[in-house]
Amino acid sequence: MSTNKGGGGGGGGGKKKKEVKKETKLGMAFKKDENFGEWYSEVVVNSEMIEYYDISGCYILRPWAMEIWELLKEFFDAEIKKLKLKPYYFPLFVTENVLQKEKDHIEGFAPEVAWVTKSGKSDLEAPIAIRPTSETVMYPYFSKWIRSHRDLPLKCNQWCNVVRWEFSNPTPFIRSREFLWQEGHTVFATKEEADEEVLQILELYRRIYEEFLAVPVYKGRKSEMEKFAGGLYTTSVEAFIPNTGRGIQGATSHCLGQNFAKMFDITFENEKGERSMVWQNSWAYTTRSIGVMVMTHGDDKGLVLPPRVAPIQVIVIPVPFKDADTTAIKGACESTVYTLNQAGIRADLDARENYSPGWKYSQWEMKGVPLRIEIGPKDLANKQVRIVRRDNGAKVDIPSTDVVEQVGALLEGIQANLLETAKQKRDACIKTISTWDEFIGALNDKKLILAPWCDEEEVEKDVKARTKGELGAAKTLCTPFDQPDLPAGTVCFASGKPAQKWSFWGRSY
Ligand code: 87F
Repeated sequence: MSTNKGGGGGGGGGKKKKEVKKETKLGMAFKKDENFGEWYSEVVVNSEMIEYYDISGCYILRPWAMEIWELLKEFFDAEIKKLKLKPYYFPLFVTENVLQKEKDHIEGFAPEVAWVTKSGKSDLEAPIAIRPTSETVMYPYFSKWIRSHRDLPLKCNQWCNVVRWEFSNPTPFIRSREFLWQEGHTVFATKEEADEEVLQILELYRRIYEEFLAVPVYKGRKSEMEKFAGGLYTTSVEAFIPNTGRGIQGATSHCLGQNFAKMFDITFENEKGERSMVWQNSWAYTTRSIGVMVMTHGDDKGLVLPPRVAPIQVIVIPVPFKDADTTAIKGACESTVYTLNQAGIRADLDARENYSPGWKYSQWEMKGVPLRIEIGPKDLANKQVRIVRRDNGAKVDIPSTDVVEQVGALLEGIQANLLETAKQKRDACIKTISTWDEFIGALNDKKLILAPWCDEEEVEKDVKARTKGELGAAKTLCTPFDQPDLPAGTVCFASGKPAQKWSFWGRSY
C-alpha cells in the first residue's frame, strides 16, 4: 500500500504534505477545492491506480486503473463487433517517408513525433517514427486491400499504445506521452454510410462516459479550427471539470471524407465498373477517460468509483471485537462474498489481520469502492450486515438474506446518483452569454460558456488572441447537436455579425 509519501514524484507534489502514519489513518494531504492539481496527483497515486515513472509524462498503470480500462474495453469491443468491426494490429513503427505523406495531417503535430535513431551504438540507416496515430501506418495497406466494391466496407479497430511527445504540463491519464486507446479506421463506398457511422460511434462514446463513468458529456461538432485538419469534419463528446473551469475533449469521431483516399490512392471499382474514391472515418477514445472520471467524482477521502467500472464493487470487512467469535464472523463474511459473486457482483473480502477495521475502511474509501459491508458480533447475532455507501456515507443495516437484492439496488442507485450529481455541478457552471463583456466575465468565473457565434474562423482566432494569458486562451469546445432556439437577429458575441449557431466556449485541457 502506498502512503502519501509517493504522491509527488515528477508531478510537482510532495512538498507540503503532512506525514501520515501508515498504521493509523490513510489520509489525503490536499483538498479538492483548495489545491486541485496536487489533490489529483495524490488521488491517483494513493488509490494505487498510478505510479509515477522516471520519464516525465509516462506513468505506470496499476491493476486498479487497468481493470477499469478492461471493463470499458469489454463494453466497447462488444458494441463495435455488432457494427462488424474487425480486430487488427499494425506495427508501432512508421518510416519518415510514409509519415510525411499526408502533409496537412502531420503539419502542426510534427514536434510531438518521437523517433528511434539508433540500435545499440550504431545509427539506423534512417530514423523510424513511433506511431502518434496510425493513419499513415494503415492506409497504404487499405489501398492494397481494396480493389472492388465487394471489398467494402472495411472496418478496422486496434487497441494499442501511441506516443505523442507533449511538452505542456503532463498529468496522469489526462495528458501523458504514451497512452492507451482504441483507434477505429473504416472505409466506405458512400459518404452516407460514413456519416451514419460517425454518429453511431459518437453515441457509444457518450454511453462510455455517461453510463459507465457517470460523467455527463455534450455531443457536438468541432469548429473548422479545432477539427482534425486531415479530415472533413470532427464530432466529439465534451466533458467539463468544474474545479478548474476547463472543458475536456472526451473522445472524437471523425469523418475523413476523401482526403486520405486521394493521398494514399484508396479507390475501388464500383458496380458500374468505374474507379471511385472511398470515404473514410477514424475515431478514438483513450485512457484519458479514466482521468476525467477521477476528476469528476473524487473527493477529500480519495477516489469515488461508479459501480459499473469499479474493479471491486463491494468490499466486505470483518469487524471482530475482543471476545467475539472471530471464526464465525469470518465465515459470515466469506459466505456474503460468495453469495454476491454468485449473483455477478464484484465483491471481495479484506481478511488481512495486520490492519484494523478502521484502517481498512479508510483504504477502501481511498480506492473508491462503492459499497462496504461490515460484519461484527452484533450483526452476526442479528443475522444482518451493515452496508456503507462511498458516495454519500449513508449506512443501512439489512437482513443477510436480502444482501443480493439490496446491494444490487444500492449499486444502481449510486451509479445514477453520481451521474446526476455531476450533471448538476456541470449545469451550474453553464453560462449563456451574448456580449463580449459577459464572455470575459464568465471566463474569469470558470464557466462553461454557451455563446451565439458567427462561425467564422477569423473570429475564433481573434477570440484566442484576445484571451491569451497565463491560464491559456479560450476556444470553442464544440457546437452541441442539441441547439437551443436562436432567435432571428441574434448577433455573434465576438464579432457582432449575425449568429449562425450556439457554441460552447472555454479554456480546455
Ligand atoms: C500527434 C503527432 C502526429 C493527433 C498527433 O483523432 C500526428 C497526430 O494525427 C495526429 N496528434 N493527431 C490526430 C489524430 C486523428 C485521429 N486518428 C485516429 C483521431 C482518432 C484516431
